[in-house]
Amino acid sequence: MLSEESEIRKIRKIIHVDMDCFFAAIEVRDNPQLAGLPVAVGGKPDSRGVVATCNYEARKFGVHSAMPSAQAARLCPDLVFVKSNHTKYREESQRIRKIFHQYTDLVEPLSLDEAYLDTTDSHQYHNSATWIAQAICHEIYKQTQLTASAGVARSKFLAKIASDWNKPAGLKVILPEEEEKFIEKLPVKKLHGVGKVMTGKLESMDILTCGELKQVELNVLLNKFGKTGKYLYDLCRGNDPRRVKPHSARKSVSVETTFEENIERWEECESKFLELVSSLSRRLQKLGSEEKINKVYVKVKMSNFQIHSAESISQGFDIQLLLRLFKRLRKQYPEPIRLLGIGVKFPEKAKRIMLRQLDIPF
Ligand code: TTP
Ligand code: MG
Repeated sequence: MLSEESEIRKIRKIIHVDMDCFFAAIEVRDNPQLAGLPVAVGGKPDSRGVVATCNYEARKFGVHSAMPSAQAARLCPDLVFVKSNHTKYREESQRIRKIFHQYTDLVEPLSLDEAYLDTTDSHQYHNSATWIAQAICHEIYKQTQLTASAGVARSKFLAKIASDWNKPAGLKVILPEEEEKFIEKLPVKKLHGVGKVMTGKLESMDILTCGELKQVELNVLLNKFGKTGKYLYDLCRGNDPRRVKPHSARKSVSVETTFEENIERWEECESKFLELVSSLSRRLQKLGSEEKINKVYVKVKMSNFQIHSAESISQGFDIQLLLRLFKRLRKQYPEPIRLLGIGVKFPEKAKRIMLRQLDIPF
C-alpha cells in the first residue's frame, strides 16, 4: 500500500508559464495605435542597438530577439521601434507572480516573464493541472490584457518544451502516459542546452530525434560529450527529477564557454569575450536585474586545467571593467585558454528585496 502511494506521489504536476512576446505585448497594449503593426522593443536601427523582443507580426519577417536593430529594419522596413521600459515590465511581472501564488507556493521564477509552478498538491480545480494552467492564463489576461502560454507535464524540462509548443496563447499538456511517445519524436535541438554546435555533432552521428538518441549507449555519450552526455542520456528517457525551487534567490548570473580548441591570440580571446558579453547581457535583460549588480568577474581555465579568476566591485554591468579584468588575467596567465566565463554578483540586500517582491518569506 505504502509503495503504491509513493508510486502515485512520484507523478508530479509541473506547469511552466511563459508570457507571449512579453515586452512588446506590454508596449502594444499601452499604445493601441500599434495594434496590428510589427513592433520591436530595443535600440533604434541608427544606433548600435539590438532587438530585446518583437511581436508576432514582426517575427513573420524573420525578426527576433538579440538581432541588431539595423538588420531587423532591413528585414522589416515598416518595423516600429519602441524604447524599453523595465520599470513597467517589472510591475507586470509582479502582478503575474501574484496570480501564480494563488495556486501554489511552489513558484520558481526564471525571468520576468516565465516561471515553473509545482501544482502536485494544489487543491483547486479538483487538482487538475490542466485546468489550473487554463485558469492562470485566463486570470493573467483578465488582469493585464496580456497573453501567456503554458505547458503541463510531470517534469520541468517537458513542461518548458510544452509551453513553447502552441505559442502564442497556447496550452500543451503532456500526460504521463503520452510522455514516452512524445519524447521519441522530439527533435534533439528542442532540448535545453542543445544549441547549433551540439545539434551538428549529433546530426553527424545520425541522431535527429530523442528516440534516436535513446539508442546510444551511455559510455558512447560520455566519451563524446562528457558530463553533457549523461544529461542527454537522462533527458531522452524523460528523467528530470529537478524540483521546483521557490526560494532560489540569485546570488550571481554567469555564462561560460569551453572551446573546441584552446584559444591563445588576443583578437580571438577578445571576440569570444564579446560573444559572452552579449549572451550575459541578454540573460540579464530577461531577468530584469541589471541595475542591482555590485560585482563582475572573469574566470579562465587554462590548457593545464588550472582555474584563475578576477573580480571587482562594479556599479551595474560594467563591460569595460570586465574587459580590463580579463586583460589583466591574460597578462598574468598568457597560456592557451580552454574555458572562458564571465559573471555578475548581486548584493545581499538586493537578494532580500527580490524575495520581498516575490512575496516569499525570508
Ligand atoms: P522570452 O520569453 O524569451 O521572449 P518573449 O516573451 O518576448 O517571446 P515568446 O513569446 O517567444 O516567449 O523573453 C522574455 C522577455 O525578455 C522578452 O519580452 C524581452 C526580454 N529579452 C531580452 O531583453 N533579450 C533577449 O535576448 C531575450 C531572449 C529576451
Ligand atoms: Mg516569453
